[in-house]
Amino acid sequence: MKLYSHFRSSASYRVRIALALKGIAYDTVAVPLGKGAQDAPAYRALNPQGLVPTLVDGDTVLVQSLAIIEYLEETVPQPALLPRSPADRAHVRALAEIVACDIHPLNNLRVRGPALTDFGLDAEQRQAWVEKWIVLGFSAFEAMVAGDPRTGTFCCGDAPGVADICLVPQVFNARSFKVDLSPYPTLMRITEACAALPAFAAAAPERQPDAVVAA
Ligand SMILES: N[C@@H](CCC(=O)N[C@@H](CS)C(=O)NCC(=O)O)C(=O)O
Repeated sequence: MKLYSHFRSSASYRVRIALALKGIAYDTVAVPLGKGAQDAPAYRALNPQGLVPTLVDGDTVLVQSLAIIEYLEETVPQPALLPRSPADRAHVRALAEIVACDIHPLNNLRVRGPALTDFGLDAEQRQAWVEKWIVLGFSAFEAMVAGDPRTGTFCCGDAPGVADICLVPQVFNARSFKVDLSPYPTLMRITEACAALPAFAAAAPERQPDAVVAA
């Protein structure tokens, strides 16, 4: 398998965690977003949206991180990343979608960079925009896991799954933007539990082949 990825991309990070949890070997193909590599015609032929990640499995080209993770879940069922009961699966998918549908797209590079600049927002206003969506999303996420009987070491039970896979990269993003995370103690506890697992550690941005050390 080949994963087209960028080390700081949180959507790529989700897929890296899923691959690592399932023990699936893959090669990384770096897509340097800062250099516009996502818009190169050859990459657009694979991923018409010009976004990372893209996973290539033989002749199969997969895009959209959650669709890729569901594909991995169906083709390599163990260890399971979704719980067994339909209600619990819906709960985990809802948590994942808070991040993947209601936080991340609003803060994506193409939104917070050129789009917000086009509307005349300065750096401080762009920071406020980024924080707003993280705070709204994480407040709901925290409310849905704090004290919920389904919450265990991880978002649902004592094995990591799709909600944790979305949470950890979004916490990484929030830290990059220096967002105050003290209002979300359950999310922080779960993030720490994830960080202790080798699969999450191996998927971390700084461990990727294309990671660059800021001077
Ligand atoms: N919903 C997509 C989001 C993918 C996405 O937004 N990727 C970002 C990096 S995290 C990207 O490629 N941005 C490039 C750009 O905005 O030009 C997914 O989950 O795969």
